[in-house]
Amino acid sequence: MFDFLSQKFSGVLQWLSNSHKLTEENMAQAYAQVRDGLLEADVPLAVVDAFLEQVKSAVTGQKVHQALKPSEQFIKIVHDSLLAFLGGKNAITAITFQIPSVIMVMGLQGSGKTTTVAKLCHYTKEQARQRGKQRHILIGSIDFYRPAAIDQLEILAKQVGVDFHRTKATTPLAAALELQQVFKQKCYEHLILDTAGRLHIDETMMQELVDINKALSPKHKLLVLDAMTGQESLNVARAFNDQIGFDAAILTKMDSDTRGGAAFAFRFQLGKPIAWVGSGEKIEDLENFVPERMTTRILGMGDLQTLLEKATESVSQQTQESMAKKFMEGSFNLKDFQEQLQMLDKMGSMQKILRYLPGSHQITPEAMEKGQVETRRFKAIIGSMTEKERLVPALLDGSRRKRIAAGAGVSAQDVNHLLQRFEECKQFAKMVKKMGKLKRFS
Ligand SMILES: Nc1nc2c(ncn2[C@@H]2O[C@H](COP(=O)(O)OP(=O)(O)OP(=O)(O)O)[C@@H](O)[C@H]2O)c(=O)[nH]1
Ligand SMILES: [Mg+2]
Repeated sequence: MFDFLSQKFSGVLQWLSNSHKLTEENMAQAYAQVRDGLLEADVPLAVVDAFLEQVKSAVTGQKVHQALKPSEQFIKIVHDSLLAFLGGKNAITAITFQIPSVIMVMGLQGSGKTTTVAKLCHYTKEQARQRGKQRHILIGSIDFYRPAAIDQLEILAKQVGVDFHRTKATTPLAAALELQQVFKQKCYEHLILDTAGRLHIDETMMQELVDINKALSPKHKLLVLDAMTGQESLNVARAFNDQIGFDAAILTKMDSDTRGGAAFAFRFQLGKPIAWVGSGEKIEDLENFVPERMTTRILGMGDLQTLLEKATESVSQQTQESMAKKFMEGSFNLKDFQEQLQMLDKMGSMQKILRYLPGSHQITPEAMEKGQVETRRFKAIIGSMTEKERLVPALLDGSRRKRIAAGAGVSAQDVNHLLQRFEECKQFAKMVKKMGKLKRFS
């Protein structure tokens, strides 16, 4: 059941699985490895130690579970304790914005506030759309420190399809009040305020936010935290909480290499929810925070669930089903192969997808790069074929292959390589079909 642990923890597992019992001696070593693993995920030392204390007492109190090997039992305890810290198995963390409401988005410079404002608009509109509703959202910036900040928000507003107001006022408080007035006058459902960030928490910045908070009393206050800043994000969160207060955090840049230690530390020390995580630069890259997923990520397991969701979101169910059917029937042609390549594109870059797969740390960046180049080449080759050739690949004789290679700017060998891969794919389909039949008769 717990054979999906990778890297660090698989080492612990392997080593523990050689012993039949959890002894004091092997446990000490296991703790040390978990400790290293968590520190590597950028969890602060004090948090790691406090966490391990809990794990230790859970291990001591644990009855021997017959179905599990000692190693599995140990990992299960670590996993369950971590999950409990992050909010538990079925925690619902996303916030539903009240109507009407002012939403203030805060955070340090470059943490991703402006991008997140756009993502929140997209998310809120999308949620409403799924229920057959529309949302009228106004966004505005009170960032007068960075010259291009307001323009950046205006561009994003257009992109995501919400209204934007450029204030006449040029000081944060006056601008916030002006935005509030427009919001009320035009009866918008939400006003999302993008605020200025600084490199470090400073008095002026905090005072501005304190004043705006007092004047507008936003219904929702969200803190944007950059997952890559690791431990520092804890100090930021504490300062914002002490002086202004917030309802939940949004952890951005989870698509980076970070293992998510910041999320764990944040929950552990502030006890506040993480409502969403940002997983890319595009406006649709905002996901609900799912404790279970974060647990597997911190422990270094691949996040398959997120990947699967991404796949169903981007590729319609129908396309998937018809593709699967064709595949099983063996009528899979080069046009379908081309569609499959396009599907991969829709699901996001290879690199992004691979990050979610277990054991993907073993795939080198060079190998990924190679895969991407190959996919691009395949697409160009199929693009140079006629429709008939795509539907009846048997037509592809030597001279046609030459013509296609020239059209795609590749060598004839590249074309042969693609056809070989396509053939393998078809053979595989046939095999699957056969196995399916056998199963039915057995
Ligand atoms: N990869 C990735 N990049 C992100 C994410 N969120 C934001 N970014 C990028 O981070 C950079 C900073 O984002 P902004 O939204 O401008 O950050 P900000 O907090 O508004 O910055 P200031 O207004 O300068 O304080 C941009 O290049 C964004 O595209 C995310 O979830 N993943
Ligand atoms: Mg900004």
